[in-house]
Amino acid sequence: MNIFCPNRSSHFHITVRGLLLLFISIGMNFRASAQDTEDLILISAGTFTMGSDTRAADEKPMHKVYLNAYYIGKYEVTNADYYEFWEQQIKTTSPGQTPQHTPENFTHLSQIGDWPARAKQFPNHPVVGVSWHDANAYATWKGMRLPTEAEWEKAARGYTNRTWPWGNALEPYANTAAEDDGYENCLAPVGSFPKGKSYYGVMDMAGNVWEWTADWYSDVYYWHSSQAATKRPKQDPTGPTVGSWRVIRGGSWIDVIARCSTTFRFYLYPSLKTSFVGFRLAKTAEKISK
Ligand SMILES: [Ca+2]
Ligand SMILES: [Ca+2]
Repeated sequence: MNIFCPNRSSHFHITVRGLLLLFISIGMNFRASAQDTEDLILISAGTFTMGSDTRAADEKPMHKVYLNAYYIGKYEVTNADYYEFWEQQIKTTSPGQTPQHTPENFTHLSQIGDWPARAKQFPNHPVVGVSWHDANAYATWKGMRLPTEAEWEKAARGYTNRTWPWGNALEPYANTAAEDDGYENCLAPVGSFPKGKSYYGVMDMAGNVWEWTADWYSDVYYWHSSQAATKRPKQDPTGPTVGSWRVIRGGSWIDVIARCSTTFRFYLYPSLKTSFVGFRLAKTAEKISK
């Protein structure tokens, strides 16, 4: 059973006992734990503004984009999450062989360390050392997918065009390269910056780790998208059809905060595994049948 996307018809069959449990859960702040990494947040259908007229060239121009409803991971995928997937890979691996989708080791970075030891030591840290292919395989295994660049940006900036997920004022609400954020030169457990959540309640969209998106990178993608939008907003765009790099978004623990804005775009070869790139999940919301 998919716990993230319950059958909508079941909403009409909530029993009194279920409601009681719900109230108790809310009272206990049951779902607010940073370990609650499998939550998805529903982003309602509608138009948002993509891009910026005042920042980098590849973010220009601002233009309207329409997205159908979708879910996005409230948190970056953690070591503990990914470990479950990796354990499954072991089962199909010959003795002496490295399982498919094994994260990269960072022996020289003691605050991250080697896989799989770091999954036990830092279960709530975002998984790093995973390629785009690893991230995509994990998402498929979970019955989900990576967010498109448009989905990522809408979830980060909301409908009021925030520069940072929390608003337009520069605040230390993200794990960046700054020394005053409480996590100097290291990853933070996911959800460590509740004040940094986006309008929709999505955590760590600025900093901690960059996040792989589904899209290929093109520096003229926003321009092309805006040209099409003069007639009507593009709907559920999926980016360029070909490319060399995959888009990563949100900045990381090694970046200055300017690179962690909601519109900043960056890219990486999809096979690269680094200590500063992870990912989060997405899923198309089911339409309610009438
Ligand atoms: Ca930091
Ligand atoms: Ca992030």
